[in-house]
This record gives sequence, C-alpha cells and structure tokens, in this order.
Amino acid sequence: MAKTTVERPAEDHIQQNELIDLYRLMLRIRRLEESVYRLFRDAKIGGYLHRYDGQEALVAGVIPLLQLPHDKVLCTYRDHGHALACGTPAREVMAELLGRATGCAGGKGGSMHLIDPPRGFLGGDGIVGGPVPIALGVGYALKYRARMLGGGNHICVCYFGDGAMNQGGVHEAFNMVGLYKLPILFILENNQYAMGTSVARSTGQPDFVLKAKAHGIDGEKIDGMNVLTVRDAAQRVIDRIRETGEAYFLEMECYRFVGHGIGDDNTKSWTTYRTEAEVNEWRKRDPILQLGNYLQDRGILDTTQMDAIDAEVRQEVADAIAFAEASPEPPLDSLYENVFS
Ligand SMILES: Cc1ncc(C[n+]2csc(CCOP(=O)(O)OP(=O)(O)O)c2C)c(N)n1
Ligand SMILES: [Mg+2]
Repeated sequence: MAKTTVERPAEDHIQQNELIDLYRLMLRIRRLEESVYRLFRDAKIGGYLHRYDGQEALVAGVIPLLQLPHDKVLCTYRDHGHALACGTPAREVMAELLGRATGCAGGKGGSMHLIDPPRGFLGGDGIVGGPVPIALGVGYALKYRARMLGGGNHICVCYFGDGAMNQGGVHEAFNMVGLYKLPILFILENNQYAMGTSVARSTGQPDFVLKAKAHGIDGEKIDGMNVLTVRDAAQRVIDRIRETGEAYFLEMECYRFVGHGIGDDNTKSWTTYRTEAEVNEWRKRDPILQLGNYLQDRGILDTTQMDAIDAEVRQEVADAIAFAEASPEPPLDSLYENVFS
C-alpha cells in the first residue's frame, strides 16, 4: 500500500507538542471506539451506538482550539470523540456507555446522549439534524450575552451529518442564523452516507456549501481526512467568527470506516451499500496514519515513541472500562431526576 502522509497546507505555526497532542487525541478516540463493539456484543452496553473511526480529524482539528467552557459544542449521536475532545474523561464516557451513575450524563443518556455542560459540551442528539436548531438558540444566547450583558466573543460549534442536510428544520434554522448573524461554526461531517443511503441517492443538489450560502452563511469544503488541513481552516474560521460575529459553514469530506451503527455489521467494514474496495481506498487516507507518517518523516516521533503512546492510550481505555464496570447503576429513586414531564 502506498504510504500517505499529510501535507502541511500552511507555514508551520504549530508546535511539535501540539502535533503530538493531536496524534494522541485521535488515537484515544480510535482505541475507545475499537473497544465498544465487544462491550456491546457482551451486552454490557445497552441501547445503540455509533462509532467515529475515520472521522477523528474533525474533532481533533477543531475542539482543542476552542475556549471551553465559554465556547459551546453540539453534535449528533456519533458523539464519543466530541466528548473526549471537550475534555470529558474516558472513564466518564465509558461509564455513560455502560449506563452507570458515574457517567457524564449520570448513566441515563447512554451513547447517543453524552453531555458535559461544565466543559462546554452541550451534548449529542439522537435526532438527525437536531443539533442545528439548538445551535441557533445557543448562538442567539451567546450574541445576546455579548451585546446586552458584556460577555466575550464566544462561539458555538455545531456538528451534523450529510443526511441532516435534507431535513427541513435544518434549513429553517440556517435561515434564521443567516438573518440574525450568529456566532456559529457549522461543521458538516460529510461521511458520504446517511445509514445506507449515499449523498448521490438522496439529494438533488450535492453542493452543500451552495445550500449554506443560499441562507446567507458563507462556507467552504475541505479535506476532513487531513487533520492539519482541518486545524488550519478551523483556526482561520474561528478567528473570523469571533471578529465578525457571523456564522460559517465548513463541509468536511470524510468517511466512517465501520458500519453506520451497531446494527450495521461492525465485524467487517463493508456492507451491501458500499464495496470493500471503496472502504480500502478511504482507509489509505486514515487521518491517524497520515499524521503518524508526517511525525515520523519530520523526526518528531519514532516508532518506539509511537508505540509508547499507543500503549498509554490502550491502558487509559482499559482503565475506563474497569472504572465503568465497577461503578453502580443509577439508584432507583433517581428515576425521575433530570426528566422533563
Ligand atoms: C429525524 C430522524 N429521522 C431519522 C432518523 C434515523 N436515522 C438515524 S441516523 C440516520 C442517518 C443520518 O446520517 P447522517 O446525517 O449522514 O449522519 P451519520 O450517521 O453519517 O454521521 C437516520 C436516518 C433519526 N434518528 N432522526
Ligand atoms: Mg453521513
């Protein structure tokens, strides 16, 4: 297989330790995701879950640049990586997946509803397109606070999938964001499919940036498999949103390496709607592989050091699982706590 290495899109203004942090964060997400299938199969995780393997650069290249908890992050049900990137400890993520009281949502949210408001993470959302109207409200509140109460120029980052681009509520929210000029960074996680339906089969206009522009939101499309491209674009765009107070739309082209969710065969990465060859082609652009090659080529890390990072990360995941398994389930008398009625 040809060796792929990320290319630096701009001048080096990123420190070596930041590059290593980026690598470590992507690896933490990957290793945690790899561990959950077995836990689900062993009936330790209930409900449903969706993995982020292949899409790690979308969070690693953006979230560490934010001023959390004052900036806010919203995302879909594919949310384990977003929580880790926001600083939620792996232990609390894993405990939530196992429905334990020590989880970041007290064991009542599960995989699709990780949330950690004290860290600025306003949660995953099981509704396709759901985070977008919520971002409208969060963006409005941030602008209101900044204008009326003298708050800082904080922003909301909202992640959603290509399938969400066909949802009515998303376009209604975009219209209002374009009208009110709100400080939101929309990140379209275009992984090419909504469950088994490809973008080509589901939309008459696959130019998503054009759709955002139609609502008065400027935007661009970038390579979401190259974490350095993502980081450079995010830095530029975040600065712009803080300065202008206006929303921006970043479409990030990416690919999920395993099935849509736990019900879409996770033992192999190809299924009826995509070929093994297609998956393998995208795997050559694995963001972790690309950054790893870059770090080696530049002499920033050698294989021994990379193996040591991997061993630490695997240990962190093993520790998170042990912590979750040893944690109690939420007590019965907490059944009605934090429930709207
Ligand atoms: C309103 C709504 N309709 C349908 C579903 C069922 N559903 C869950 S995930 C999904 C696909 C969404 O794909 P996309 O937005 O591309 O996100 P991805 O899973 O690829 O990250 C669908 C249709 C849902 N959760 N919510
Ligand atoms: Mg998708």
